[in-house]
Amino acid sequence: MKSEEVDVSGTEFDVVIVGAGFAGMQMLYRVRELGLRARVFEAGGDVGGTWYWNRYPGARCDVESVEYSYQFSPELQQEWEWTERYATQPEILRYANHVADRFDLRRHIQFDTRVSALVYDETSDRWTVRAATGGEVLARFVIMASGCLSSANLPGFAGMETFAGEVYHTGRWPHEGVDLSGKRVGVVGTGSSGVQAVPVIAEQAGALYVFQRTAAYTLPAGNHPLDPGEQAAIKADYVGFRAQMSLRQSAGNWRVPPNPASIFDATPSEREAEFEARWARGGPGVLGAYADIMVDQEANGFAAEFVRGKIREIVKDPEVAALLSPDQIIGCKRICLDTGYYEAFNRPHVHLVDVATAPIERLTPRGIRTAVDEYELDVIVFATGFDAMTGALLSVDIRGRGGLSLREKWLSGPRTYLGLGVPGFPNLFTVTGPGSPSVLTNMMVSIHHHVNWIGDCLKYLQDHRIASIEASADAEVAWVEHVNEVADKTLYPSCNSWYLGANIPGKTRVFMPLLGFPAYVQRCATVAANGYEGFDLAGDRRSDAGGN
Ligand code: N01
Repeated sequence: MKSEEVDVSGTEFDVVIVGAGFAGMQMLYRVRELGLRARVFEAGGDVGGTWYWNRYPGARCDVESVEYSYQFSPELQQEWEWTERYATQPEILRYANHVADRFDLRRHIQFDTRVSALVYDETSDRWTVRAATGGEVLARFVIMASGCLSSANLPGFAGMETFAGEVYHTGRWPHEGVDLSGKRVGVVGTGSSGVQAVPVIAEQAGALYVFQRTAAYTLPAGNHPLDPGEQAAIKADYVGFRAQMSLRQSAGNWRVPPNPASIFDATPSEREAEFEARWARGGPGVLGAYADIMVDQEANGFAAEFVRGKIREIVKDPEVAALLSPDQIIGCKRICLDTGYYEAFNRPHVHLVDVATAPIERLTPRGIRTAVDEYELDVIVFATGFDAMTGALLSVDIRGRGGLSLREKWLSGPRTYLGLGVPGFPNLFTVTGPGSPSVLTNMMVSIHHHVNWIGDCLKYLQDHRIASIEASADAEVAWVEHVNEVADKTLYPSCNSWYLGANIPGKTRVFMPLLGFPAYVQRCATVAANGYEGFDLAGDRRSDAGGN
């Protein structure tokens, strides 16, 4: 490890990384390997990103733990033992802390420091990085590792301040925990966070009201303790396992591989058997039961109806079952995985409130008032999601060439080249940015890919005495077109998902991530092999270059 040799003091760095979640930590490790002087700024009090903030009851990953882990260190990969098929938030946070300790990362990270502004100076070819709390440093390169689902979306209901009880957002859960025992709890939102939280809160609360605007499709996670033999088998060829997974469109889901066949070539009984088998295995496999589910509405309808049938089987009250049954395209909004979500509604103290037909009008001192009723509550939990993909990036006032504001440039939706660079913003990289597969994949794999691509790029710049790299305007135009073309061939843009920014009032609807991990990896490799085509490279600053 080279960290002993690196000076971490000072106010000028080769690289500033924003965020110390899984992306920021791996990026730090990589740039340190290159001998670059780096500083990470992290708004939270410790490492972990998503897993530092999202401590709500029931929080766990919906990607299997053997996949949702780092692959940059073979030793780490071998020594860490996961205990469950899907790791809980505390276990993942322990893992993040272990990585920070094992690779001595913390001394390069400044915690409790939210970056508020990034300003590029053309004369010096430097970024000024400003903290919300005051203070600034200079950097040649800035790498945004600020997360895709990290900017919490708290709805602006009237009367928020008047509610006399406690209010929480799942993505900002108090570290000391919240005692919900015996209380009247309202959960607003039924996406992945709400679906995970509801069954666990139901165990504690005296009464639970779930305020549902759109019914979610959720599949059983099928969580269980990890069989040591199974984990050992994967570890015996972890490299091969990772390579196999990276050939999948979503870069994962090892236990439930996608079926390349068309649903229209299957008989009704074959179809049922395929769906049943995948439901029983747990995980998102129902969506991958046939190749046309996400591209053909009729095919999608078979999968959707299968899940609705399961809801009718599980939920005893037919009216509640009907209300819990979604009617949109399955998989269009991100599929949820649950442990006992539908079952929770069979409990007498769990109530489903339809806020699609009778919307929430306001919070009152006593609770939530909808168009038809008032619900008296002690605690309100907002599981209302995030300003996805662009929220964290645009929470920073980023000014590029000529004072160009990223917020203004992206008013009509994010525009990038490869989801890695933006014209007008030299030497600024975005890890898993809009226009890359990111949230449509196992994030750990996408992070690994981007960190290595950016690391290789920085090395190339060093080796070729290049001071500056900037995505070209033409490359951006062609890339945005490509991302839209790919999405338009599918059913993904057909609903009000956060992939489109449709969950945030006023946000322009643009399908932000790119479908298809393997083709994207190929494209990035070609770009690099061709001397970073589509990027403008400039300047000879070898004398300034930091490190060795
Ligand atoms: O957020 P969401 P999330 N009035 O946006 C409702 C990842 N994640 O935090 O659909 C009433 O999905 C909203 O209703 P509607 C994962 O990628 C992963 O649950 O807009 N309701 C919806 O029901 C996931 O997809 C894990 O009509 C309002 C809910 O709030 C992503 O994070 C766990 C409302 C928001 O659902 C986001 O999931 C958790 C309003 N004004 C999260 N505003 C795992 O790994 C919003 N809603 C398991």
